[in-house]
Amino acid sequence: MSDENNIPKLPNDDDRGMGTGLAVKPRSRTKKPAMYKVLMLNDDYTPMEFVVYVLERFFNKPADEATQIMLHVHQRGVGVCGIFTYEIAETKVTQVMDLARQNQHPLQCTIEKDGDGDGEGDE
Ligand code: TYC
Repeated sequence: MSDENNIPKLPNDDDRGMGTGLAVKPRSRTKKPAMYKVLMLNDDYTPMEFVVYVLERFFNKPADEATQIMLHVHQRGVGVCGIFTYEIAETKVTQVMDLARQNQHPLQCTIEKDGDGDGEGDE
């Protein structure tokens, strides 16, 4: 007899739970917050030194990095000042635009959604 123990064998009885082709990503219980890029836009009038000052003061950039970011924006039209949660990004934009307005510079900053950090590609 081939079925010695009298228990009928189901197809694939030997690999239950395997080889189904399903890839299941374990859920993370703690979700990382959505993150937002603060972008700075170029214009023809804001002095370069003012932009460098803003990057140092509000984005805590060292002088050399602030200068690099400013030149990048000057040459390419837009650049990233930093990446923050929404509330902090909003606050930075308000601070920059307020100071620019007080000094009668047309400098503009905007917010753009970054990934939310869960790797599920909603950028
Ligand atoms: N383009 C400006 C100038 O030539 C400098 C500048 C750089 C302005 C970056 C804005 O976000 C900016 N004076």
